[in-house]
Amino acid sequence: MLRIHHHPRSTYSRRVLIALDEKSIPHELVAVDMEKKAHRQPGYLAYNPYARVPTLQEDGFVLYESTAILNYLEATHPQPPLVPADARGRALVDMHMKLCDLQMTRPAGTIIFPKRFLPKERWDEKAIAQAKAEIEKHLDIIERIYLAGGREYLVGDRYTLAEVCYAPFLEFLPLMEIAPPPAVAAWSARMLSRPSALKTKPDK
Ligand SMILES: N[C@@H](CCC(=O)N[C@@H](CS)C(=O)NCC(=O)O)C(=O)O
Repeated sequence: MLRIHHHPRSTYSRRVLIALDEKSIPHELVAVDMEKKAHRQPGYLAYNPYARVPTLQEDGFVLYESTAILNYLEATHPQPPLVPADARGRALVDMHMKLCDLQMTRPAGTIIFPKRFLPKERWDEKAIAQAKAEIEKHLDIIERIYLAGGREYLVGDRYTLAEVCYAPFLEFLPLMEIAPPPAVAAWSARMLSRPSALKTKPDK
């Protein structure tokens, strides 16, 4: 049985939960009690020495890093496909998955983590403003280049792993006080209204 170690409020874990739902893959969820620092205990570190969620475990196989897990799920459960069939389409999905981590989730962490989990006195307002500007610049590129002309998805005419990677972070645009440009706003609303996104939405 495929087992996913996750946390219900983890954005990166949610990527995996979305893909599992999109592909209807049977799985078992193991919630890691991060509030009690279970992710830093030897039992969990034996699976993931970086002390992060998500981690996939299947028979004796262990895999971490959400994008690697998404690619593994795609390879092992190709239906319904969440990548295009052709090499260029697939490469573009890989590019967007990487850009999502570099240009969106990295600066988003600077804003989302303190705003969700730390008291206001501990927020680094300067770092937050800088991260916000970085994300706005990135979303402007997506608007102008990838969603231009009424395009509904980042790659081709289908929902892909690129959107799976973005969805949990798009959820926090309001928390980050980012008003996305119109095509990004419409894309974000579409992605977040998919059943897989609704079912995996964190309660706070
Ligand atoms: N690059 C990793 C990031 C995973 C990650 O940072 N997960 C957070 C929760 S959303 C975590 O486990 N943080 C634990 C910590 O930093 O102590 C991935 O894509 O899986």
